[in-house]
Amino acid sequence: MEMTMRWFGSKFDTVTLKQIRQVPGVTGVITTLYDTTPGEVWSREKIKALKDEVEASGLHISGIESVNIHDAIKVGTPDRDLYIDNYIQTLENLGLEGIHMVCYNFMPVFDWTRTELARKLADGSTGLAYSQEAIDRITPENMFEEISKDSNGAVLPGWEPERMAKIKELFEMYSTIDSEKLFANLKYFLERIMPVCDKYDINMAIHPDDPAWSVFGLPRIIINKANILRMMKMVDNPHNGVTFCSGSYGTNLENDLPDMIRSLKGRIHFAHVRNLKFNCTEPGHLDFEEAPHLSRTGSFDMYEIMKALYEIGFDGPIRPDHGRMIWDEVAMPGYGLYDRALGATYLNGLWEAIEKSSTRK
Ligand SMILES: [Mn+2]
Repeated sequence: MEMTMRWFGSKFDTVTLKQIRQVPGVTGVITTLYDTTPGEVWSREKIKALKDEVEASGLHISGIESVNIHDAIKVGTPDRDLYIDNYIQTLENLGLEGIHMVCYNFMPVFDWTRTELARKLADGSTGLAYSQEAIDRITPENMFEEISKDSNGAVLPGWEPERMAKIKELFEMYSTIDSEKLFANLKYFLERIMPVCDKYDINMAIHPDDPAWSVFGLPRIIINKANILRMMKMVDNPHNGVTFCSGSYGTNLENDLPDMIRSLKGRIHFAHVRNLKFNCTEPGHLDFEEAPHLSRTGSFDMYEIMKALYEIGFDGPIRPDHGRMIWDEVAMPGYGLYDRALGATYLNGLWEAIEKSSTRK
């Protein structure tokens, strides 16, 4: 594996490449052209400029998170081919610049969903949290307002204001889309992009839906082992792979994370590893917060997650995921420097111990 951190670009991120370069064992960044909109072609010049900037800091681009999918593709409207053509062009430009991993998601309307961006935790730090009772009380429009209020002035990935301004229109677009149609539209998209992925050896890594169930009546399909194996099989090409995100699949306690990892051998191209702490697991009252990465501060066994990745021979980029705000840092929620740096160091420590104490099966 290669330890990386997510970086949103010098115009958007409070964390600098210089700081990332100084986190022990981090050699790459996962980045994006944050000022592009879904459906737009990423020019080779812009990609090259981003790459040069990252490389000048002594790091390199380990992959893109994300190249977002236009709603026309997810909904399957008649103009989807135009947007898929643009996506193919973007992939070709990335391939020509030597970038071989692209994370994306196929969630209708909303990207990740949390009800609080700055819940005060027992140690005085703050973190993102989810409460089912809070979700049940609010409408999608209110949720956007709540989310933007606590964002420390940052534009949150997947929650861009231009997009959220059209929220009613978006719900309308998805009104006839159920899980089966979403699967069919995903298949259509993947079949069209696989040739360019084969040509440039680009690993597509779908990010799970977060949380891993339907919200506000919208279908969500990348949520569990059965669905993800169905997706791998429906377009059976190694370039059709996944981002294994423990914090997203882990929202559903029925997901056995190490078992899912083992079942996806050869198809995990990117890993997000973080911990959650469940305060209540009763359906209807579900409540969790994004905990520090360390196993004993949350609900997951991080050693077992890393061991499963080690055992399947995972060799892609991995990154600590959302961190808490600690030591008075002010940054994009989930994406400060300090707690993610602690996470990277902890995950590197686990990996070293696993490597030294085991023989790969
Ligand atoms: Mn993730």
